[in-house]
Amino acid sequence: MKILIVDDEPFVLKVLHRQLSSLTNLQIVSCDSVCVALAELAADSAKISLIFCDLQMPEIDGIEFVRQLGALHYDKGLVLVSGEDTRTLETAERLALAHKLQFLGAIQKPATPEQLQQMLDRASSICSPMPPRAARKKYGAEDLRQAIAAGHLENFYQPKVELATGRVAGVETLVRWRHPDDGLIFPDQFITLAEEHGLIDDLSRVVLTAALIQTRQWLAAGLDLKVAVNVSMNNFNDVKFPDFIASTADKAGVPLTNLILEITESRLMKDPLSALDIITRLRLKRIKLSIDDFGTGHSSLTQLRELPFDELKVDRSFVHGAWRNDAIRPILEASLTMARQLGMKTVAEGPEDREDWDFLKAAGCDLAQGYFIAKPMSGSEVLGWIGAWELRRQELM
Ligand code: G
Ligand code: G
Ligand code: MN
Repeated sequence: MKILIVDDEPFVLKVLHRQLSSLTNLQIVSCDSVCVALAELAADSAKISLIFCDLQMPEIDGIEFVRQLGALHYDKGLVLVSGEDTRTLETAERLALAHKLQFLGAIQKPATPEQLQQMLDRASSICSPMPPRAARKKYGAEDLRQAIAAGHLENFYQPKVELATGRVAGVETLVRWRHPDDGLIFPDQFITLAEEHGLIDDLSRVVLTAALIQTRQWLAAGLDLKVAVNVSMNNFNDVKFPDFIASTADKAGVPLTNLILEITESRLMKDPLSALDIITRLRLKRIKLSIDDFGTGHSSLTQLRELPFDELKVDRSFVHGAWRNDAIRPILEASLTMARQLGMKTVAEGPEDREDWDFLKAAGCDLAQGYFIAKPMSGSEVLGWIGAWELRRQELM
């Protein structure tokens, strides 16, 4: 197996070559241009297990090389080594990921032996090529209509936890389609379909009803959980929606103050006036409203100005890694400050590790919801999870 190093500066090539030789027995091939590297790949791409590449090069630069690697379906490791600033490196990283490359990391020049060792370790842990992405079947409106009628939709729940105390405050309901042949299907494969084919009202009614019945069961077990349900702006074309919610909650025996509706602006909002009318009535019924995915194109400052939200959920692209990323941390902090000034509760979506948790806590965010705490789970698993969380919670506080 070989490692390719690509850089137009002979001195850098020589130093990298020497550093890597002292760390690995793999053959190291120096390429002073992208053309040379592409020729190596053309000769025998299966032999190349790792590429270290510079970004700034004359003629063909590192970005162009990344694009070509994507087109070649190169499936081994890639490391960018560059003198550019971190924001440029991060942009290049996003590009590499968008091309489905196994991006192992970016290193600022000059590389240290520790950094190179870390990249070699990462490369050996991905010895197998990426699993092929599961074929994504396209479903039709009729399939979905039948699934809703047949009761094939199933709610999952992801916990929302108070950062200051570790207390479980509630859950977000996330719908899945349990397909008899294809297994579990995620909402990104059917929510837009439902919106486009007039099925979103039926879908939301099923999800809400099941979530409220589940909440009643938790209340009966002594757990006072707030339950959040996602709604699309298209739900607000249905004037009967607020009364439906009120009567369903009443039947289930759940106070409306336990319910939160998470709203994301939809691309297809048909009637803004009817939405405003319905949202105001939900508000009069003391149902809480949350602005979801805040910071993305669909959840904007305009919405924040026009609608009476109780809670702001910062999109996870501004949460994970914010503590070490100078480009996203200010956006997260400003969003939290703004929400606080508007009297809203704040939720950070997507903390994935202890660093994220500690940072959010120090930043004064109210709630966290992410893989660090728990992945979405079925309703029957929640009680058991809370038991296990109580133990973990002691360590975190
Ligand atoms: O975990 P997950 O892949 O389930 O969530 C993907 C997206 O699907 C989330 O952004 C969420 O807002 C959306 N979603 C999940 N359940 C529902 C639902 O019942 N109604 C609507 N409109 N969107 C949902
Ligand atoms: O409605 P909303 O877009 O907020 O839905 C949350 C989505 O984010 C769901 O698809 C859920 O599975 C996903 N999610 C929740 N926590 C995490 C996390 O920590 N990391 C990642 N990558 N995704 C998360
Ligand atoms: Mn949501």
